[in-house]
Amino acid sequence: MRPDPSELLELAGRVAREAGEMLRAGIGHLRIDVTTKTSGTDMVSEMDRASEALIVEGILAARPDDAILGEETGSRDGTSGVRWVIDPLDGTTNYLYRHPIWAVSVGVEVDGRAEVGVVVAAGLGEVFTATRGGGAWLDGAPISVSGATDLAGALVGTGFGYAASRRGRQAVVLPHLLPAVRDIRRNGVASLDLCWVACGRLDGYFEAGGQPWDVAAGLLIATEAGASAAGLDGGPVVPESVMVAAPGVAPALFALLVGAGADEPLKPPH
Ligand code: LIP
Repeated sequence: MRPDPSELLELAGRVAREAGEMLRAGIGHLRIDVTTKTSGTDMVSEMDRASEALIVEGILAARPDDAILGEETGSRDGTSGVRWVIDPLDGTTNYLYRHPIWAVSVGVEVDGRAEVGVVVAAGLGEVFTATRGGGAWLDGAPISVSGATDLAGALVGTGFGYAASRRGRQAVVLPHLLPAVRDIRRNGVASLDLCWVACGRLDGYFEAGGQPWDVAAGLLIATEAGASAAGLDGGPVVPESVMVAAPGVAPALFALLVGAGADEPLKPPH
């Protein structure tokens, strides 16, 4: 039997808010258990792990047959056809530097398709949600993308990877982009960048090299709010290749990014 999206939304919201509250209460405490993962700048702390443990425990208590993909604990199989895609602390670097911009991101897929997205920005006191076909919401109020139509006036978000070599290749786009838009923003939190496109705080966002947990919830929230989405090669959007924008600027922005080789960092180095 297909699960009821409103029940999945309720559960996703509950576990994400609990984890967000735990993280908010813990920010600023001296972090003793900070290690690194894929590179010297890719930090993970006991708070990332504690947040994921809390979320996974809450999900499995209610839905023991579901599958889970979590940034810190990896993949767990299920039999229900439902999969939870979790970033327990998106913006770890911001969090450890005590910036207020970080989030808990929970996406829910049914039979491989995104059906529910929840992004809790507990440091900012905001909750973004969406269900497929049900629109996108901020703290219970409907949201939609900006009405921007002029690329020269567009505010565009982006992000960079943890590997120095990749950052160098990602920077190649900037000389093409910066003269062509209002400005760029590097917030450090993909899930929130996507939500800020959804509510018009950004007119577009792109990033090469993201992970499924960075974008699972935010992509649904952005597209349910009216955003156009594509891969950096102009093909379908996938976690590691994302560009989204308000429809009025999407064609121009997407053409610029494809023309500037924004997908280059995803290709094997020459
Ligand atoms: C972060 C992403 C961000 C990206 C960072 C990092 P994390 O996720 O949200 O978009 O630019 O390099 O990957 O590691 O804080 O969960």
